[in-house]
Amino acid sequence: MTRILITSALPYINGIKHLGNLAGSMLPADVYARFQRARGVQTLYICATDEHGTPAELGAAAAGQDVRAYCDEQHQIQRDLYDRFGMSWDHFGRSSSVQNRILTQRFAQSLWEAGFIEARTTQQVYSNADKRFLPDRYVVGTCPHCGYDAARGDQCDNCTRQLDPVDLIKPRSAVSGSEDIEIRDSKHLFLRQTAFAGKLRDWITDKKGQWPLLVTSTALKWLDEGLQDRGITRDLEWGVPVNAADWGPNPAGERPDVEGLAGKVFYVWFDAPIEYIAATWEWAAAFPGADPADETSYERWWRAPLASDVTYVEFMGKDNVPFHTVGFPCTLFGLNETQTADGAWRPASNAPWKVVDTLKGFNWLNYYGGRFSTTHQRGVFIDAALEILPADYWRWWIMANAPEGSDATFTWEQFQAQVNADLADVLGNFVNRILKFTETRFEGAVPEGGEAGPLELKLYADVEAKLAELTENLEAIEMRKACQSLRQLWVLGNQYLTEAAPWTAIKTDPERAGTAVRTGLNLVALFGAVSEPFIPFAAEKILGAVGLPFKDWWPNGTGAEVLNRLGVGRKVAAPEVLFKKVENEQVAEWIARFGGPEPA
Ligand code: B3M
Ligand code: ZN
Repeated sequence: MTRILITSALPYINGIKHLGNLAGSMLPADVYARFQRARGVQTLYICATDEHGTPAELGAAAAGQDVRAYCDEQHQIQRDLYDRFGMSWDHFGRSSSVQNRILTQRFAQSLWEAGFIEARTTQQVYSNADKRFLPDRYVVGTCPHCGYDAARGDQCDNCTRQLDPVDLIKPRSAVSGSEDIEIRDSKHLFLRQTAFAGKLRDWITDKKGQWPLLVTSTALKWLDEGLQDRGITRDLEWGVPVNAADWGPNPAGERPDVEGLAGKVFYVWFDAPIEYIAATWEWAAAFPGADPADETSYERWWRAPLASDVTYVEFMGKDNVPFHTVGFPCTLFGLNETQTADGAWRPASNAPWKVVDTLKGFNWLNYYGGRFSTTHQRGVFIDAALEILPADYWRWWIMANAPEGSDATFTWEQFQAQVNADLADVLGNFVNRILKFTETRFEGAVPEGGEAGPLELKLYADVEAKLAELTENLEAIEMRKACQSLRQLWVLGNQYLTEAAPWTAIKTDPERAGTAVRTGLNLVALFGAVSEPFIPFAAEKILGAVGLPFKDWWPNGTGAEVLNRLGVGRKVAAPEVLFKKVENEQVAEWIARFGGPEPA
């Protein structure tokens, strides 16, 4: 039996995320984790806030807060929202944790000692007024291409061209506005990604056909363009300190220039993926009585041979693919293997770190054809979404329209039409209809009825086939297709009930009506179970209505078996309305509030 380790890209600490952020990472990961748990597979779903780097510093500065205090507060705000959204992770950690500091420093030391990190002198912008180096986006000035006067050192927001701080006309510090800046030498560490070019290509080529095309083609495109060694340190205060004092000599016999590296921190993209491992350690350490020094429990998920039965699945949006197919694997390859003088690779230890087995990447979810934007507050953000509708509406719509093969677009009109049809008319109505009828005509208990007739036998066969399809789509992490199968399963229930028509049969053939009601109630139980990964809050109510505990179960028997689970006489009760319809007035109000189609 395999165990499944799941991670979703770590949301940046600054600011509340929008629906587009959820669509490509946390939400599908959550659906997949719930599905695996329901099948009884030992599952660990790990996520965390990504707290280092310029975004955190800028966010804190804008909020007028100390960075640590800002991160504490923002982590809590995000955590509360994700809880309300139904995220079922086993641990939601923080990349600023002690565990991440320890692992990041230890990894860098090993990479240095194996010869995969080297020090180089680079030119950086230094602000005399602020007495600090300025990261690219802290330098602002006039764009040499379009003349926009607030272009950032990394990119012009007006013409979107990539820039270098030295390109800017009249460059100044974004911190103080001072123009008293100069270029200074600064020592930095580089991860020798170029050493892994061949290895990466073989590895990715091997994944073709297994991983989404989007993922393998993005990775191969990067490799084709030529890998660069990557700077993995920054002149910032906030982050994991480099701490090179403990490092031994590298293969060339060099010791790190401890002085030249003093006061630097690791680049956020170096430590963030390591947080996947560190957050697992945080999870292990959170058990009462667990000794934080006991690494075994997290290493069981991350290190061969302890984790030889673990399948590791990563979820992310397409912009994060390069860092997970090139950057992070280089870190892990460098820890796992050494390259001998003749170019051959050999294992560096007998307990290598796990590298991703399945990488599920997503395209963008757009808002009326344009991008959701945090900077411009365009689209729907999680706090506002939950304020206007329960999480299940969003969860269902986003997964049913998951941007898998291509980008997808959110519009209020399409959202309204789809949730009303699928959730209110098909699922909600079915559950309500059969339970109300059971209450009024069968004293709120599962009737005995008679033998299954042709209608039931056909239903058993149809349900069995559809269930197999749903399970297959979830195994393949095809969320859109899985939603289609699930919707069709709900439709089968409705069709059955319409044909079996217990409300008519009861007048002439009460036993026949009893069979139909018994079967209908079993369909309710089945729908509760298989809908749980997508709409967990409604699923809990549905299962509660037929007296089943909200617990993990995934049907894997024959149609006849899965539709004869409920014992005769079991008490049932109609739940409160499961899904209220979204009304036209609401749509008009939300378009006015969040913005709709761009005026032509
Ligand atoms: N925080 C980028 C993002 O949220 C980044 C992901 C890190 S995953 C290790 O898009
Ligand atoms: Zn420009």
